[in-house]
Amino acid sequence: MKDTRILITGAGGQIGTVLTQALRERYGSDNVLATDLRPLLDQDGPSAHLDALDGAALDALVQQYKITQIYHLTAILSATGEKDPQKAWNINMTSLFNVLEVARQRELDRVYYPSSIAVFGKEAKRENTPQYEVLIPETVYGISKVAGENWASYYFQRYGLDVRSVRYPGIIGYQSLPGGGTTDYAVDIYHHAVQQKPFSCFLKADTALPMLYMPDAIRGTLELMEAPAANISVRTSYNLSGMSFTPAEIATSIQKQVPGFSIDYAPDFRQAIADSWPASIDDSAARNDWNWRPEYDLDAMTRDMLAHLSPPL
Ligand code: AKB
Repeated sequence: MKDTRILITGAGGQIGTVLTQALRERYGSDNVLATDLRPLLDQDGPSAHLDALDGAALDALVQQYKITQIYHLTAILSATGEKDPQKAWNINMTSLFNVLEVARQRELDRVYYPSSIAVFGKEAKRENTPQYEVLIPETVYGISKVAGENWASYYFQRYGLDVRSVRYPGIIGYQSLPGGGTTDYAVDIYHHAVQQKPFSCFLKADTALPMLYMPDAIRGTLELMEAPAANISVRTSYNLSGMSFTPAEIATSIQKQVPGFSIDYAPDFRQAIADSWPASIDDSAARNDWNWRPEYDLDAMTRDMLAHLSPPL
């Protein structure tokens, strides 16, 4: 059997930073090549500069490192995407095509492509949004993810390329900072709390969104990628959820640990994006097909976030 040798794009991003580490622990540091446009510091395995828009450079790395799987994390997220929609579309789609084409031509074993709750729009059922639901997103990020999910499915049906995907909700972790998303407030709020600073939230107090704690997100990603191919019935992207909360609820959870913590609300353009997304997600397809089970609820996540972010006594 071939060794698993992995290339990650966007390895310096919020999820990439943690996923790279987890993959190295699983498959051995030398077998995981971290790539990014940004400089990658403090690596304990191979890394390379890569502009994911450069298909020839991607192909050269795949051959040089004898890569068997790609985790394609490069993307412009929802809030940043709205500032320059055509640029976001170009980056999100061109990089995906490069990955799919290199994977097809070099006959790679597997590709991971994250999608997002941003694929849903106002027409979708807002509570417990089903796996198969109308997809009319209102952001260019969401449009690119709907298109990407369908291309993933196309490459599977047409070429037999084993592309797997989940629709991430907001991801919260202490190891890295998110950039350019609508759910980013739920990370930022913990940094303010441990620094004893008040927090001004760019969403309204009662805006519920689906969220997932980083350890669950990483474990879910690895479980999906390691599941037998016969179990994967969804070839677009799986709904995935851990919890659902509003800014007021996360503030209350923090106040149980940090009694003086205060929050106010100053909604900006991201409110309209959040209002177009689900409040909660039905992830029963992932539960049935590959036994997905989240472990963290809001208070468990808050305890763990504050423990990791607090300065030592
Ligand atoms: C964003 O807010 O854009 C992302 C996402 C939900 O995909 N975190």
